[in-house]
Amino acid sequence: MKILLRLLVSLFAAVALVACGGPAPAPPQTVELTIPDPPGATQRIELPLGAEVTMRITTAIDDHAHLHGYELEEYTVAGETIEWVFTANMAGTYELESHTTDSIWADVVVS
Ligand SMILES: [Cu+2]
Repeated sequence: MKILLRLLVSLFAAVALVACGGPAPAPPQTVELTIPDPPGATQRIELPLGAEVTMRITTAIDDHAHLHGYELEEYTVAGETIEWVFTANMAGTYELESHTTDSIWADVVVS
């Protein structure tokens, strides 16, 4: 009986260790995007789930940027850089698009 109890205790300890261990946090990511006029082909941006992301966008024209899903939205001024800082905590593919030209600048893939 005592042996069984000891076995159970060590089993619980092992489960607790696994639960607390988890994968190492994703390293911070910086994404720099320069959008020409006219915008080029849709880019693919891959981000590790959980990463702290700094996204900088510079547009050639006065524009209106929108990152779907994360719902980041901001007007831009030609040649000036906007910066978004967010945590990539939702897995999936999200369009980064212009609400001025309807161009899809990038597919942002979080996984
Ligand atoms: Cu949109």
